[in-house]
Formats: sequence, structure tokens, C-alpha cells
Amino acid sequence: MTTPVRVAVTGAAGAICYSMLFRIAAGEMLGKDTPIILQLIEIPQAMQALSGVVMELDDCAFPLLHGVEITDDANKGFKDANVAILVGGRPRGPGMLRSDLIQANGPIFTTQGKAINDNAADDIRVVVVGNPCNTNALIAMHNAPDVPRERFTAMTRLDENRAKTQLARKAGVLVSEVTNVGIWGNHSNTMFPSFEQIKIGGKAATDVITDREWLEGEFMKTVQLRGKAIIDARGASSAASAGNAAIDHIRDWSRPTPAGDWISMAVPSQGQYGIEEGLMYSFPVRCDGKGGYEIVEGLDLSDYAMEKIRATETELKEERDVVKDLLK
Ligand code: NAX
Repeated sequence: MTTPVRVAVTGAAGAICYSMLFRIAAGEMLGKDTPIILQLIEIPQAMQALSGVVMELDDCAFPLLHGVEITDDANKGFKDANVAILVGGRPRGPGMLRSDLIQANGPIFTTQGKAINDNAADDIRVVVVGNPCNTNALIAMHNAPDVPRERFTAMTRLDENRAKTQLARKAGVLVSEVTNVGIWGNHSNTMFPSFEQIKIGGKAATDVITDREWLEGEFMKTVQLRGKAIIDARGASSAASAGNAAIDHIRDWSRPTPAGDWISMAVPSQGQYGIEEGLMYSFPVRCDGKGGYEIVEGLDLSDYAMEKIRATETELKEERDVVKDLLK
């Protein structure tokens, strides 16, 4: 029997996790032959609610779920973890600026970064979902000096999936026909879904959808503002689709990326495309199936794309400056 993979998840009593945990336990993230142990981390006030989630996990009798541990102590929660999904954080309250949210959430990620550094397994891989996810991942990475930097990532997969569906709809094809979707930069309104490299049925998306005005206008706006549209419609932020994207992120990081394609992950920049080294920036990446990945280099980017790519970099630098005291 394969040794179970330990998956640590924060914010486990929250909305995203309520859909995500059950799918992880069913084998949709690491495969139908990989047993897992869930290590669920919450704050003390949410432990009772979390115990209810665990009862429901128990009641599903998932064959692959070899154990569930719950704790409000990050050191215990990340003990021997192979995968960490950091969802938990404070939501943005009424009247709160983005910079207030960054400051409120920052300390959570220093604590969790240290706890990962001191307790996780040697092969730990981390994805941060809790917003502002790029900057939170940057903080966690800086507070985990013994963990290789490339193991820290932030999630832009929801933006990628959103872009895919919008393009498929417009072109009248199935989403599986849409490939090479790269999200650049920050998971925020400045994020750039670079349609110039996207392919639809193997052809350039710009040849299939010749309405450039739609690509630069409605398409970009729909993807960038989708989170708000969902809050307006549902009265609550994206939860099931965010959980699905986190599963996609870890699943696709764990297997080789199909030839010729790529996926989007926010990862520490090594200076590609002139993006400042060390920034947690979303790029198109290709995974090797052994836990490694490389940023796709050499893409031909127009002046229009470069301007967008720089604008989202500027925002990430500003966010980093707000939390500079938390970075080591
Ligand atoms: P909820 O408010 O339902 O759940 C958050 C949970 O985190 C709560 O149960 C809370 O008790 C817990 N928590 C708070 N501080 C914690 C800590 N220090 N350790 C462990 N747990 C802690 O929010 P939910 O809808 O689940 O969203 C979670 C986060 O995902 C938010 O920050 C949200 O902004 C972010 N999102 C990120 C997305 C992305 O694409 N990257 C999209 C969806 C979502 O907006």
C-alpha cells in the first residue's frame, strides 16, 4: 500500500474548504490510488464548526481517506505535511482597503511560513489561496528560509479557468479546445490573461476570435471582475470554483504538463520577462511531474501585453512594500 500523502489545509471550516475537502478526500487531487491524511487547521473559534466538517468527512467513508487530524496550532497542523493549501485568512470587511487587508492577513502568513519551515516534510509544496494570495505567499516564503523558494506558489488557476470558459463560449467550442492560457501577475483586477498566446483548437485565439475589441474589452473585464460579479449575484464570494481551482493547481503541479501546453501559477520570479526577481508573480509554467516546474520563457509579447505585464508587476511591488517588515 502506498504511504498516505499528508495534506495540510488552513481555513478548513470556511466556505471554500467545505466544497474542496470532500473532493480531495475522494481522490480528485492526487489520484484515485493515492491515500491521504488531512491535517485541518483553524482558529480556536472555528474548531467546533470544523468538528462538524470532520463528522461529514467520516460519513462519506472515503476509501482513500486514511485519517483526519484537526488543530488550531499551526506547528501541529503542518507536521510532516507534503502538500499545504493555505486558504484561511481574514475576509475583507466593509470599508477595508486592499492595503488594510494585506496588513491584517500578513502576520497569519509569517506564523504559517515558520510553522511550515519547522515542521513540514522535505518535499512540502505550498499553494496560497487566501487573499491577497501573491503577497501572502511571498510572506510565507520569506519566513521559511529552509524550504526551497520554488515550493511556495499562489493560486491564479481560477482566473485561468474563468478565461478558458469565456473564450470557449465566444468561439463556440468546448473548453478542452482552449489551451495555453497564461495569467500574468497579481490575482487582482490588474491580472493579465494574455490572449495573444492562447490557442483554440490548435490555432491562435486571435485568428479564431478576430474581434480584438472584445478581447481587449469585455473578455478582460469579465475575467478580471468575475469575483465581484459572483459576490453581487450570490451574496457570497466564489467558493466551489475556488476550491476546484486549488485542486486543479495541485493536481497539475503533480503531473507532467501536456506537451505544448502550460498552466498558470504565481511563483517566485527569477527575472523572466524583466519581472523583478523574488516577486510572487503569476507566469505560464510547465510542470515535470516530479514536483518541479519551469517558467515558460521566450514568448513573443507585444507592446500592449508588456504594458499590462508591467502594470500588474507595479501593483505587486506596492503590496510587497506594505508588508516589507514581515519579509526577511
Ligand atoms: P471563509 O471566511 O468562509 O473561510 C475562511 C476561514 O479561514 C474561516 O473559517 C476562518 O476561521 C479561517 N481562518 C482565519 N484565520 C485563520 C488562521 N490564522 N489559520 C487557520 N484558519 C484561519 O472564506 P472562504 O470563502 O473560504 O475564502 C478564503 C480565502 O480565499 C479568502 O481570503 C478569499 O479572499 C480567498 N479567495 C481566493 C481566491 C483565489 O482565486 N486566489 C478566490 C476565492 C476567494 O476569494
